[in-house]
Amino acid sequence: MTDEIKRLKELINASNTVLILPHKAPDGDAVGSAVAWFHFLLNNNKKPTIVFPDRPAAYLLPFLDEIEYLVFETQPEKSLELAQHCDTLFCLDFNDPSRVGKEAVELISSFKAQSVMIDHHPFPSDFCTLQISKPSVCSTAQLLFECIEEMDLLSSVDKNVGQGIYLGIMTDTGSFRYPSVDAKTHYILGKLLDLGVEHFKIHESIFDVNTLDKLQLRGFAINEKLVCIPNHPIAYISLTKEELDRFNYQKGDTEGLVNVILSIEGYSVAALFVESRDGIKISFRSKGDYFVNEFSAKHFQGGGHKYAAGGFSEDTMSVTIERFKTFLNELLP
Ligand SMILES: [Mn+2]
Repeated sequence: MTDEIKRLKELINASNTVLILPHKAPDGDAVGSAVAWFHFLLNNNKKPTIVFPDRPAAYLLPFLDEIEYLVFETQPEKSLELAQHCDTLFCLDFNDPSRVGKEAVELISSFKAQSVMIDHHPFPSDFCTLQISKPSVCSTAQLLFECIEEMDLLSSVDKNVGQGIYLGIMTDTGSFRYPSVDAKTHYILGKLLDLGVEHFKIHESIFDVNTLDKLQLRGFAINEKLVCIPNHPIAYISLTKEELDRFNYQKGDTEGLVNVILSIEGYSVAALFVESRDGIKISFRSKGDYFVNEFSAKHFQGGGHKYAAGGFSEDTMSVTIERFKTFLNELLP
């Protein structure tokens, strides 16, 4: 057992009430990790509560059926009050306080007891008592399983824990296909099926829940808005607020669209620009020798993994896209 894991185990043993905090706009790994950790702690006779900075998208809500959780955005006082009385704060699937948003960051900055970060994004900030950072691991969910295994606590991993871990691994690896997947990933997945995790149900609940509006928005985006950069394996789609409104846009409706761009034969970088109330939200994906995290950090206040990064721009759509085009040479290997 490494010192880190020993400290984690001691911290868990010494805790009673626990607050679990994933990042804002939680994806499948954030929700899956939070759910898995919730059940794992519950099975160890702790009192966990998840606080989401904002409401998870509708397709993730079925995973929260039997979970105690708060949404900071709508219950800030209750969330802060709860944090006052917790022994331990677990920050999952993010590595910088800013990732929970301007408001919910108070949960971290005002937290008086022990805090633990467990995460797989590169370049962590130093903001917790104990930091377990493994950028080589495909998902926070897999990292949680590895921590539990190393703590010798696999006996408290049941089907509920397993479902969260499966969800996190599946969604952060494009259904087990990214280079970040390793033999350990498949070994863990096998263990999860042994626990009774119904993998097909998890796939169905993530992939077979498209609304007609979402599919038609996607059709419009690919048909009318896809731009392929001449002489470079780079393509992008931009969607304005007005275009989104035309298809009754709901949070999560552009999920996966950036991967569709990347699936064009011979293309290695994909970008998706989506206009929101505060500015332009950007998703970058890449493969092979093309990396997007540093590019996004440098030009679009973003970051993430080398093959998957987010970004943001306060400029208009056209200015943002011009900036992307101006600097895209930096994306070339
Ligand atoms: Mn993740």
